[in-house]
Amino acid sequence: CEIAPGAVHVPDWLDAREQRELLEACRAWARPPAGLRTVRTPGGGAMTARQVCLGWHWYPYGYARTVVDGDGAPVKPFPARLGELGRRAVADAFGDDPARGPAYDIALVNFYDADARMGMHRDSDEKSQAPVVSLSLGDTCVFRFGNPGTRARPYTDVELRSGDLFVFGGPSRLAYHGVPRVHTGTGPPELGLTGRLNITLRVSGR
Ligand code: MD5
Ligand code: FE
Repeated sequence: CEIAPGAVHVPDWLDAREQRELLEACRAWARPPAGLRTVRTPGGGAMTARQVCLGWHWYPYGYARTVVDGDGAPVKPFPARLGELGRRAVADAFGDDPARGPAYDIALVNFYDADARMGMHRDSDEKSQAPVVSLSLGDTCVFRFGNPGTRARPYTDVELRSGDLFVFGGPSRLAYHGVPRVHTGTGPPELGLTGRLNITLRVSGR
Protein backbone atom coordinates (compact mmCIF):
# COMPACT_ATOMS: atom_id res chain seq x y z
CA CYS A 1 0.00 0.00 0.00
CA GLU A 2 1.57 3.33 -1.11
CA ILE A 3 1.14 5.97 1.63
CA ALA A 4 2.95 8.68 -0.36
CA PRO A 5 5.19 8.64 -3.45
CA GLY A 6 8.00 6.15 -2.67
CA ALA A 7 6.58 5.19 0.76
CA VAL A 8 5.20 1.65 0.63
CA HIS A 9 3.67 -0.28 3.55
CA VAL A 10 3.55 -4.07 3.20
CA PRO A 11 1.61 -5.51 6.19
CA ASP A 12 2.57 -8.97 7.48
CA TRP A 13 5.67 -9.30 5.28
CA LEU A 14 7.64 -11.50 7.71
CA ASP A 15 6.09 -14.83 8.69
CA ALA A 16 6.06 -16.03 12.32
CA ARG A 17 9.26 -18.01 11.93
CA GLU A 18 11.18 -15.13 10.27
CA GLN A 19 9.99 -12.83 13.08
CA ARG A 20 11.23 -15.29 15.73
CA GLU A 21 14.62 -15.68 14.04
CA LEU A 22 15.06 -11.93 13.57
CA LEU A 23 14.14 -11.28 17.21
CA GLU A 24 16.65 -13.91 18.39
CA ALA A 25 19.36 -12.27 16.27
CA CYS A 26 18.47 -8.80 17.63
CA ARG A 27 18.79 -10.10 21.20
CA ALA A 28 22.28 -11.40 20.40
CA TRP A 29 23.30 -8.11 18.75
CA ALA A 30 22.01 -6.21 21.81
CA ARG A 31 24.63 -7.84 24.06
CA PRO A 32 27.89 -6.01 24.85
CA PRO A 33 30.39 -5.04 23.60
CA ALA A 34 28.87 -2.49 21.21
CA GLY A 35 25.43 -3.56 22.50
CA LEU A 36 22.20 -1.77 23.31
CA ARG A 37 22.72 1.84 24.39
CA THR A 38 20.87 5.03 25.23
CA VAL A 39 21.41 7.72 22.61
CA ARG A 40 22.11 11.18 24.04
CA THR A 41 21.44 14.23 21.89
CA PRO A 42 23.76 17.27 21.83
CA GLY A 43 21.02 19.37 23.50
CA GLY A 44 21.30 17.22 26.66
CA GLY A 45 18.27 15.04 25.99
CA ALA A 46 18.12 11.26 25.72
CA MET A 47 16.19 9.19 23.22
CA THR A 48 13.63 6.92 24.89
CA ALA A 49 14.05 4.12 22.35
CA ARG A 50 17.35 2.28 23.00
CA GLN A 51 19.48 1.32 20.02
CA VAL A 52 22.10 -1.08 18.69
CA CYS A 53 23.91 -0.54 15.36
CA LEU A 54 25.47 -3.01 12.89
CA GLY A 55 27.96 -2.13 10.15
CA TRP A 56 28.20 1.55 10.98
CA HIS A 57 27.52 3.21 14.34
CA TRP A 58 25.01 6.06 14.22
CA TYR A 59 25.40 8.91 16.71
CA PRO A 60 23.81 12.39 16.67
CA TYR A 61 24.63 13.30 13.92
CA GLY A 62 26.96 11.07 11.90
CA TYR A 63 28.35 7.56 11.39
CA ALA A 64 31.48 5.92 12.84
CA ARG A 65 33.08 2.45 12.94
CA THR A 66 33.27 2.40 16.75
CA VAL A 67 30.75 3.23 19.47
CA VAL A 68 32.03 6.79 19.83
CA ASP A 69 29.26 7.76 22.27
CA GLY A 70 29.25 4.49 24.27
CA ASP A 71 31.77 1.77 25.20
CA GLY A 72 34.14 2.66 22.33
CA ALA A 73 34.07 -0.90 20.98
CA PRO A 74 34.16 -1.66 17.23
CA VAL A 75 30.66 -1.84 15.78
CA LYS A 76 29.39 -5.38 15.06
CA PRO A 77 29.63 -6.41 11.38
CA PHE A 78 26.67 -6.01 9.06
CA PRO A 79 25.44 -9.56 8.30
CA ALA A 80 25.15 -10.54 4.61
CA ARG A 81 21.71 -12.06 5.22
CA LEU A 82 20.36 -8.64 6.28
CA GLY A 83 21.64 -7.29 2.97
CA GLU A 84 19.72 -9.98 1.11
CA LEU A 85 16.62 -9.31 3.22
CA GLY A 86 16.87 -5.58 2.37
CA ARG A 87 17.09 -6.21 -1.37
CA ARG A 88 14.17 -8.63 -1.22
CA ALA A 89 12.17 -6.02 0.73
CA VAL A 90 12.76 -3.27 -1.85
CA ALA A 91 12.00 -5.67 -4.70
CA ASP A 92 8.70 -6.74 -3.07
CA ALA A 93 7.69 -3.14 -2.29
CA PHE A 94 8.54 -1.57 -5.67
CA GLY A 95 8.45 -4.61 -7.97
CA ASP A 96 12.13 -4.29 -8.97
CA ASP A 97 14.75 -6.98 -9.59
CA PRO A 98 16.35 -7.88 -6.21
CA ALA A 99 19.71 -8.50 -7.93
CA ARG A 100 19.82 -4.82 -8.91
CA GLY A 101 18.85 -3.63 -5.43
CA PRO A 102 20.92 -1.42 -3.13
CA ALA A 103 23.93 -2.78 -1.18
CA TYR A 104 22.76 -2.31 2.41
CA ASP A 105 25.58 -1.86 4.94
CA ILE A 106 23.89 -0.38 8.05
CA ALA A 107 21.26 -1.80 10.41
CA LEU A 108 19.87 0.31 13.26
CA VAL A 109 17.79 -1.68 15.75
CA ASN A 110 15.54 0.38 18.04
CA PHE A 111 13.95 -1.17 21.16
CA TYR A 112 10.78 0.59 22.38
CA ASP A 113 9.30 -0.11 25.80
CA ALA A 114 5.74 0.98 26.67
CA ASP A 115 6.76 4.61 27.28
CA ALA A 116 9.21 5.01 24.40
CA ARG A 117 8.54 7.49 21.60
CA MET A 118 10.42 8.94 18.68
CA GLY A 119 9.94 12.62 17.89
CA MET A 120 9.52 13.95 14.35
CA HIS A 121 12.85 13.91 12.52
CA ARG A 122 14.49 13.19 9.16
CA ASP A 123 17.16 10.54 8.49
CA SER A 124 19.72 12.60 6.60
CA ASP A 125 23.09 11.31 7.89
CA GLU A 126 23.43 8.75 5.07
CA LYS A 127 25.23 9.90 1.90
CA SER A 128 23.11 7.57 -0.27
CA GLN A 129 19.63 8.15 -1.68
CA ALA A 130 18.85 4.39 -1.45
CA PRO A 131 15.51 3.53 0.17
CA VAL A 132 15.36 2.86 3.93
CA VAL A 133 13.84 -0.54 4.79
CA SER A 134 11.92 -0.71 8.09
CA LEU A 135 10.86 -3.98 9.78
CA SER A 136 8.70 -4.07 12.92
CA LEU A 137 8.44 -6.76 15.61
CA GLY A 138 6.28 -7.03 18.76
CA ASP A 139 3.83 -4.37 19.90
CA THR A 140 1.84 -2.31 17.41
CA CYS A 141 2.85 1.36 17.17
CA VAL A 142 1.49 4.51 15.62
CA PHE A 143 3.94 5.55 12.93
CA ARG A 144 3.60 9.20 11.91
CA PHE A 145 4.54 10.03 8.35
CA GLY A 146 4.96 13.74 7.64
CA ASN A 147 6.41 15.85 4.83
CA PRO A 148 9.81 16.39 3.24
CA GLY A 149 9.90 20.14 3.84
CA THR A 150 8.43 20.66 7.31
CA ARG A 151 8.17 18.95 10.70
CA ALA A 152 4.58 20.23 10.94
CA ARG A 153 1.21 18.82 9.82
CA PRO A 154 -0.36 17.36 7.75
CA TYR A 155 0.57 13.86 8.97
CA THR A 156 -0.53 10.41 7.93
CA ASP A 157 -0.72 8.08 10.94
CA VAL A 158 -0.26 4.38 10.16
CA GLU A 159 -0.34 1.45 12.58
CA LEU A 160 2.75 -0.76 12.22
CA ARG A 161 2.35 -4.33 13.48
CA SER A 162 4.69 -7.22 14.09
CA GLY A 163 5.98 -8.51 10.76
CA ASP A 164 5.20 -5.32 8.79
CA LEU A 165 7.58 -3.93 6.18
CA PHE A 166 7.79 -0.25 5.29
CA VAL A 167 10.08 1.05 2.54
CA PHE A 168 10.91 4.76 2.22
CA GLY A 169 12.37 5.72 -1.13
CA GLY A 170 12.23 8.48 -3.72
CA PRO A 171 10.61 11.69 -2.48
CA SER A 172 9.76 10.00 0.87
CA ARG A 173 13.39 9.18 1.71
CA LEU A 174 13.87 12.52 3.51
CA ALA A 175 10.35 12.99 4.88
CA TYR A 176 9.82 13.85 8.55
CA HIS A 177 8.53 10.93 10.60
CA GLY A 178 8.17 9.70 14.17
CA VAL A 179 6.62 7.16 16.52
CA PRO A 180 4.19 8.99 18.85
CA ARG A 181 2.83 5.88 20.57
CA VAL A 182 3.37 2.18 21.27
CA HIS A 183 0.30 0.08 22.16
CA THR A 184 1.47 -2.11 25.06
CA GLY A 185 0.61 -5.79 24.98
CA THR A 186 -0.58 -5.87 21.35
CA GLY A 187 2.26 -8.00 19.91
CA PRO A 188 1.85 -11.70 19.05
CA PRO A 189 2.05 -13.54 22.43
CA GLU A 190 4.01 -16.47 20.93
CA LEU A 191 6.83 -14.10 19.86
CA GLY A 192 7.75 -13.50 23.50
CA LEU A 193 8.70 -9.82 23.11
CA THR A 194 7.65 -7.17 25.60
CA GLY A 195 7.54 -3.85 23.75
CA ARG A 196 8.40 -3.07 20.15
CA LEU A 197 11.50 -3.52 18.08
CA ASN A 198 12.26 -1.85 14.74
CA ILE A 199 15.09 -2.69 12.37
CA THR A 200 16.04 -0.20 9.66
CA LEU A 201 18.39 -1.14 6.83
CA ARG A 202 20.28 1.70 5.16
CA VAL A 203 23.08 2.39 2.70
CA SER A 204 25.90 4.52 4.12
CA GLY A 205 27.15 5.76 0.76
CA ARG A 206 30.74 5.58 2.14
C1 MD5 B 1 11.14 3.19 13.89
N1 MD5 B 1 12.97 4.44 13.06
O1 MD5 B 1 10.01 2.74 13.78
C2 MD5 B 1 11.61 4.12 12.79
C3 MD5 B 1 11.48 3.45 11.50
C4 MD5 B 1 14.92 5.85 13.00
C5 MD5 B 1 13.47 5.67 12.83
O2 MD5 B 1 12.77 6.59 12.46
O3 MD5 B 1 15.43 6.89 12.54
O4 MD5 B 1 15.59 4.95 13.53
S1 MD5 B 1 12.43 4.16 10.15
C6 MD5 B 1 11.39 5.22 9.40
C7 MD5 B 1 11.85 6.07 8.23
C8 MD5 B 1 13.12 6.09 7.68
C9 MD5 B 1 13.41 6.93 6.59
C10 MD5 B 1 12.43 7.76 6.05
C11 MD5 B 1 11.18 7.70 6.64
C12 MD5 B 1 10.89 6.89 7.72
N2 MD5 B 1 10.15 8.50 6.15
O5 MD5 B 1 10.30 9.19 5.17
O6 MD5 B 1 9.06 8.51 6.80
O7 MD5 B 1 11.90 2.96 14.86
FE1 FE C 1 14.02 7.91 11.36
